[in-house]
Amino acid sequence: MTAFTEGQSDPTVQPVPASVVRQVDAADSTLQNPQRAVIALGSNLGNRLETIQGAIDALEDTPGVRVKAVSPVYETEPWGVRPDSQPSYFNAVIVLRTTLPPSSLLERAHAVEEAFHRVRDERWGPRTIDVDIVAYADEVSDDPTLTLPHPRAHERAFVLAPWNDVEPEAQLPGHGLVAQLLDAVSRDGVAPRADLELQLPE
Ligand code: A4P
Ligand code: MG
Repeated sequence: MTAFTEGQSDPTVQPVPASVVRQVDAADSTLQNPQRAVIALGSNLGNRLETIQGAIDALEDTPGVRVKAVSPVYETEPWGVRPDSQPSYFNAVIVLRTTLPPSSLLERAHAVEEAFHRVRDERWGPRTIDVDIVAYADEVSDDPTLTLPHPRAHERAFVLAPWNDVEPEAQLPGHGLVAQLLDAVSRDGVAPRADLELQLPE
């Protein structure tokens, strides 16, 4: 095989712009090296525990996704709306290893929400399930379709507390140690439900 050094080009190969290579990667949906991702799950309609467990199992059933840790369950007052205007949430966090690129993981998160009949008719409206990507490796992006890390994770005890339970040394990219972020926010209305348990899929 002929070796081509930098500066030379193989006349039989058409150059491919870098942007096309990235698009093909995303569509093709696998990376060589698994990456770590942190997902926050929230539910305040229907059987909240069963739905969160169903979402965890559906994520595990995704080719290229392995659920490595499942947090305890917290019962939390709705954030961002009048507390008495919606039922309380159950919230939990899971840690994944995945060969899916971020865009494919988001697609899968949306598919899981749809499978559990998530209806989107108002922002911060009640929902059977919300699947948010809290962090993906060390990626930082302000793309509104997928903002990384999740733009409100650092100020939410209902994300930081369960995450800290399963990964006490974790860092939120761009914000620092999860444990320190948790110390800086109010835990009012965020109560552990030690009587309930989510299962790590086998
Ligand atoms: N999007 C951008 N970045 C991300 C990301 N990192 N992960 C986009 C997931 N999605 C991301 O989300 C709106 C759009 O955000 C999507 O199209 C996606 O491409 P959505 O799930 O359709 O709507 P939403 O969840 O109502 O809006 P938003 O602003 O994402 O809400 P949050 O911040 O997720 O908050 N209170 C308690 N106690 N517990 C909760 O879990 N959750 C919310 C929702 C409000 N109050 C809560 C809780
Ligand atoms: Mg969401």
